[in-house]
Amino acid sequence: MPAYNAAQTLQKTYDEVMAQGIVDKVIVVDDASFDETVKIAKGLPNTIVHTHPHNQGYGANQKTCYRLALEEEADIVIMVHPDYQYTPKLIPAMASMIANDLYPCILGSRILGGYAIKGNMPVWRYISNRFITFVENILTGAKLSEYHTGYRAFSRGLLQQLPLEENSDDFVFDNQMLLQILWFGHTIAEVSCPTRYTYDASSISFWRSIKYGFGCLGTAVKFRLAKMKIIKSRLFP
Ligand SMILES: Nc1nc2c(ncn2[C@@H]2O[C@H](COP(=O)(O)OP(=O)(O)O)[C@@H](O)[C@H]2O)c(=O)[nH]1
Ligand SMILES: [Mg+2]
Repeated sequence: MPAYNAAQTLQKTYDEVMAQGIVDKVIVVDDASFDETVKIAKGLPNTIVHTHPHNQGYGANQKTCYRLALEEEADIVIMVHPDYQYTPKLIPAMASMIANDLYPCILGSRILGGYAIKGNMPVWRYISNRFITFVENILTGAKLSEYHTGYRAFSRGLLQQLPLEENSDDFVFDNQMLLQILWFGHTIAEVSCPTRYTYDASSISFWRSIKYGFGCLGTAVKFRLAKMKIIKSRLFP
């Protein structure tokens, strides 16, 4: 769980994660929250709490998460935002798809099943999501319903293969990571995921979203140019 000011929802997310009965360990990385996230995290059983001394960004937070997960010898790693936006009830399904060697990466999609709309995703975000996804599918050749979910499962082998340290420390990290997975020729699977949009589950501002959107498009263009051997990119070695 990459956490940033998640005090209101961390416990609830954690409880539902553990209720699934198959999670051995939770890792919470706190990115210098100014609420009680760390205090709450430290009270959770079977949980490793790591704190960044200063705010380093969402991508940097995930880099720490995956590094710690590999150090803990995790076989299956599930990243979920601790803002209780995505239901932890899909964890057994996602984990089993990896355990059975079907796919190395599973996404919980808010678009499949129409949950983005049902869960009240703001319309401007829905339209941007659909547009960016459309362009990225064309540029990568993949057929994903979205590239922007905060609910993702990975196999250990996949995490070891990806050059994650080359990625941004900001939100676009999420997108770079998925495109790296495609770059290495893997299939990304998706399951439809009930989602809710409330004030405590969504805080990213309009301008940061715009920056993220252009970052996604830029990453996809880099991917295509690197595939065509027109440029060299450290993201896509
Ligand atoms: N590490 C870190 N995470 C952040 C920062 N700002 C937002 N986040 C996290 O990024 C995730 C996505 O943000 P959120 O506002 O929930 O976006 P949305 O769910 O897509 O509307 C959440 O888990 C936030 O806690 C930050 O500065 N650092
Ligand atoms: Mg959220």
